[in-house]
Amino acid sequence: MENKIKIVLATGNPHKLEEISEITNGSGIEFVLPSGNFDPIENGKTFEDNSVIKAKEASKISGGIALADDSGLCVEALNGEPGIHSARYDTTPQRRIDKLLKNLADTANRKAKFVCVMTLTDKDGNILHQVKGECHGQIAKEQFGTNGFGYDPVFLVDGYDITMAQMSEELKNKISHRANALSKMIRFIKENL
Ligand code: ITT
Repeated sequence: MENKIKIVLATGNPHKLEEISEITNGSGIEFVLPSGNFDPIENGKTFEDNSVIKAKEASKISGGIALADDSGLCVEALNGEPGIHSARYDTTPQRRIDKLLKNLADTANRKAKFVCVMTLTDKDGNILHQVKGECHGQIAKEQFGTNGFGYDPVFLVDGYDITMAQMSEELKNKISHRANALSKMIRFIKENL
């Protein structure tokens, strides 16, 4: 029987574990959440910085290989905001969406992208690899759909007429920023671990 590679997913967001496990299903890699209290201080200035902070912290508390996903929504007309502040833009997911739509109001330029930076660290917290994935689209004028999480209901993916929250899990997990970053990371893991 094939030995599974076990990796600690450096997150407190269960949606990320769900999507990452789904995308890597059958790859021989098993992701588990950090045991104990995982609450790193994300005080970096970039997705890259925060991704490293989270991976190192998960390696430190688990003593194993860790993968972090730092992600967010960057809106062109808002100078890249909410960006690294996406999870803390307001107090609840619905309030974050409402704030985004209010801040954009009738702005014609609704271009946006989801970004995901993944960092892999070894058991001692040394960086093994870092990758970035993006997914480009537009911010809708109002929200549609209930699948996914976060800003999915207002993110219209380029090439599709629907928001990410109207997509099946299967489709989102083929075209998302997370899927894009993960396919590069899986290649590295398979060749190097
Ligand atoms: P961890 O730091 O514990 O991993 P988090 O949710 O706080 O969980 P981030 O700091 O990386 O993670 O912030 C990511 C935020 O960006 C997330 O909470 C959503 O608001 C948004 N986001 C990221 N990926 C998304 C996706 O696939 N769909 C919708 N929103 C997403």
